[in-house]
Amino acid sequence: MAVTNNNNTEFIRKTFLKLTENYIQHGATLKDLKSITRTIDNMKNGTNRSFKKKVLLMLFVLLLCGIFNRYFNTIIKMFQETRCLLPNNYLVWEFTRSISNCDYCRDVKAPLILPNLTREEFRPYAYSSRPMIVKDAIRDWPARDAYTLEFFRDLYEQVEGAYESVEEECQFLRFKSDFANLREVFAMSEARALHREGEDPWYVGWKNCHPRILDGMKRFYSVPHFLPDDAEIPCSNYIFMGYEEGAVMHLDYISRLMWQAQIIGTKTWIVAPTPECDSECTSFKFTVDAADIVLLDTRIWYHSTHIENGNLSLTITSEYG
Ligand SMILES: O=C(O)CCC(=O)C(=O)O
Ligand SMILES: [Fe+2]
Repeated sequence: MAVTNNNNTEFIRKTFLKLTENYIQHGATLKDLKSITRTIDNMKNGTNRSFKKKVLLMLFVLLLCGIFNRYFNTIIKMFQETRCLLPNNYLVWEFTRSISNCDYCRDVKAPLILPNLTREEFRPYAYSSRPMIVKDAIRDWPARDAYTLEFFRDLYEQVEGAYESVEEECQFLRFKSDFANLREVFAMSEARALHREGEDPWYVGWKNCHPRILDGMKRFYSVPHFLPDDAEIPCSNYIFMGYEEGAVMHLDYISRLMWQAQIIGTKTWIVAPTPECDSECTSFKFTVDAADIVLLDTRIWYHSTHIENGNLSLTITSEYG
């Protein structure tokens, strides 16, 4: 029995490693994989992990650090690489996530398309891992006119400590862009912001968690009206905006289901099952139009995004569960 378990673990380990290698061979770097993945809020304190698990994880991370830092001269230097000691390592997430039984993806070949619906009508679909699009769900949101790069720049400039909140408690995702932080995003030239010919494309995401930033945003959007009223919904949110290439294929290490409202433009998603379900399930592609909401379990559906035709996409994302 123990031998079988060991064999299974070894098989799974190799499968995840192979998948990660594939992404890397297709142009993704480890930095990319780490920089496109959303994390859970309490990851730094690891409040939901047992002590034993933490110790095992640390040992495992140290092992990985050993591998990735093999070019460093001394073991001491390895300990100085604190980023690697934090469990925000894509490979660690891959190794530690639980294995799915494929029920969630069997026979799923497209998102379920729902018309704009009431909470009551949505009840049978709530908490499902099935990818879903609710059409025209944010038709009336003022955010569709209000949210622009300038809106967020003005908001962040007005609120003391706002930039620091992104650096320290929230998250900044640069994807393939060359921006180190949100301040740099807001400082880009107008020509680049508008994606004028000859300018480098850009695509970024960031988490808003400063109470005054959230206050400044909330007049313009609301939690999707159809979500169950007993659902747990964090008050923080993410903005994803930019042009062309979005996120490369990844899973998110978050604790709930994801909803994303398409405020400006359209976005193409590719979703793929976890590798253990490759033989039973398929990947597929879909487009989310302006005013739609997409619902996806980004913990078990691999996902990547792309913005077609040189248009701008701006979305707001949060979780429910
Ligand atoms: O919107 C995107 O481009 C990526 C979003 C994503 O990866 C997520 O919400 O988990
Ligand atoms: Fe994601």
